[in-house]
Amino acid sequence: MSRTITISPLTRIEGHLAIRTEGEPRVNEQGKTVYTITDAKCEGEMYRGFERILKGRDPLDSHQITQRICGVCPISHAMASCQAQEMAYGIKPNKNGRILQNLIWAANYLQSHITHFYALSALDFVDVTAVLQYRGRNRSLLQLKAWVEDAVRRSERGLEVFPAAPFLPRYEADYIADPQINCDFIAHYLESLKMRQVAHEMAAVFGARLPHSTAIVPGGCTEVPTMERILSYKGRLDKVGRFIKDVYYWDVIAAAEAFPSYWLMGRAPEHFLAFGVFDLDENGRRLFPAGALVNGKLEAVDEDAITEHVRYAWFSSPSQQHPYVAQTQADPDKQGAYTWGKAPRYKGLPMEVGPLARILIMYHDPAHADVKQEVDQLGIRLEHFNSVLGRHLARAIEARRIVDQCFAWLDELDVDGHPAEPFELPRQAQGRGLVEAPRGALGHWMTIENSLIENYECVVPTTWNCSPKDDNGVHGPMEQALIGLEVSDPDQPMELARVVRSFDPCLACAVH
Ligand code: NFE
Repeated sequence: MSRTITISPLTRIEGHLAIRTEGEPRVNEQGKTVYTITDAKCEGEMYRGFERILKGRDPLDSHQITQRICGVCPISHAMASCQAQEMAYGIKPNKNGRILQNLIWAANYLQSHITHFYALSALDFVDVTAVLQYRGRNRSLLQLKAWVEDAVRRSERGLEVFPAAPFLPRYEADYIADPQINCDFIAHYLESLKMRQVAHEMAAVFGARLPHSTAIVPGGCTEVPTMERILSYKGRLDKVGRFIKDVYYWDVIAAAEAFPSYWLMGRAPEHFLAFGVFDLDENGRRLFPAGALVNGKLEAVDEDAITEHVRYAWFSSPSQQHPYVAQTQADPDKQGAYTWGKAPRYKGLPMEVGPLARILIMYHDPAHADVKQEVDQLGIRLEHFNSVLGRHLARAIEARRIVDQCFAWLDELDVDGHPAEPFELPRQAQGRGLVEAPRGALGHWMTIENSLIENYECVVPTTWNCSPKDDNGVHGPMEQALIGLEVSDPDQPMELARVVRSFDPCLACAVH
């Protein structure tokens, strides 16, 4: 008989997500009962309502308010809002403004990717109890060892184990077996916490404060790029860049080598979307370009083809609206609905967004032949990239590129030059900002009437990836990636957790 396999809440992600699936049993070749997932629901469990908070406010508040959607990707929300405002005000950042915005944003990306791999995902692969066998002198590892010893003792006595969260308790699963590889990973985990701090400091050099920057403004940045600030950023970029190139990238490869079956697990539909990010000049050329990859065919993004379906979401506002006109009317008692996330669709299709989408779009773009070359040199078959490991590797590939580009931007800055363009607030205007957050395509659409926000709609990366079924009953990308998966222990469904975390979901953003 089929059984419901649920993870609620799913930990080590941002926000509140429940995964509810149906598993069909079968006896495998080893005589063990395993479960094949036949249905899946991603349930965003929290209502927030930022779009309603924004109505009637000063448009200049929007990049401050929308940054509060999230503490992990606030700069992406600031930038989507600023680009929407820049369009509405008819301005563009000058060269310094563009580069300073990019430098703050890039630091926030690096922080996000490091956090995702180590703090959120690594414990799906690494056996943290291997630290019990550690015999070296690294003080942090010895401290962690004492912590885990205490947790194991408490667990053996049937006591509460939370003192060792987020390490224990955990699903007992097929972790990496080699104690040395595990201890190396754990040491890097601890180092990553420091690197996350340094990346935040980097962003704050020009961003004034983090996580919610006060320096990013429409038209640029309020901080002048003095030589002192440039050197301060560069010193930190050196450290974070070394960690990304010498540690993070190779740890992702090590995890991939230890879990080759995950090249074949977590495949989502073959539709990918990116809005592009990091302007390289005043003509709109971007480090990571925009594109839509539909059934393997790359096309330019058609903005008019974006709609949001709400049949299975707790909203009574009209369905299949374009974001310029979409409304957010909460209806917590709606029959048949199961999430606070809407279902964005492109040409009616569910689209995966994020690092995998960005890398695959560049792979198919002859103007980015170097990406194809790097992927091909890694010896990974293209069809395997749409997988748990492909998502992790895509993040590491792009992180290295961002580090190199940050050094180039620092050299391009006009030292002590003006960092922003002036503007006047119009009485009536519309604007939209289409950017990439670390987790994927992010759009903010704003309508201004009487110099106040008349309507504001955010369509956010995790809203795409974690979307519920649309009005036609078609599952969202993450739901589709779960369907067909084989779970070996329904009480400890590690396979589900690994697939979901590979998307790096942020439900705080998704439900906004
Ligand atoms: Ni809260 Fe975010 C990113 C955005 S994800 S982390 O990246 O936008 O939906």
